[in-house]
Amino acid sequence: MKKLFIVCLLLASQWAHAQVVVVGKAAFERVDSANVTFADAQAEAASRTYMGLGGELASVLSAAEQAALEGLLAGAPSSCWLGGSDAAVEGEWRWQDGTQFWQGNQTGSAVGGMYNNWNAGEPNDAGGNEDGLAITFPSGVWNDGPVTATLNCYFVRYNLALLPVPATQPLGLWLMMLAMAALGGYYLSRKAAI
Ligand SMILES: [Ca+2]
Ligand SMILES: [Ca+2]
Repeated sequence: MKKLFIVCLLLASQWAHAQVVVVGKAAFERVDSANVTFADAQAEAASRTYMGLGGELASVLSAAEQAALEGLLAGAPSSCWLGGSDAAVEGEWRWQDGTQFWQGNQTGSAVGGMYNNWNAGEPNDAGGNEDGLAITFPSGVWNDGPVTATLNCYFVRYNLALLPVPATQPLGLWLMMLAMAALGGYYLSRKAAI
């Protein structure tokens, strides 16, 4: 019954988040929220949950994840915040978990083969004041903008690897396991009766 409950919870959770896409062990959600600064988006993303998992302002770690975000970007109210920042040390672009993915400005380079999708000429730290990462609507390329800029959406990342049950487990497999458990119970009860 507990497993069935978890399956129902997963399904209900997916219905409740219409704008969620799963890529491997990550789930991405676009959240539309009026006039949010980078810090606002960071706080809102950290307060969201999906399947019981806490969220964080999204990192983008592969071309597949970028493609998923571009799909979710369709119809967005503006460019949206992502979870990258070089506010701590200029030119050290880091995701929310502290992982550095880029070093330098537009002439810089990826760190440790990390994925990036900067627009041509970015990150340019215009005015010496651009420390927040945004995905540009509608193209999907990345830009550094002032963290005080107000956008109307942001992306959240949830780490599905932390789920107690694999999110990709097909429903059919669970039903088969339940059926086998029921058959086993029936067999044992018959055996006990004999
Ligand atoms: Ca900067
Ligand atoms: Ca810029």
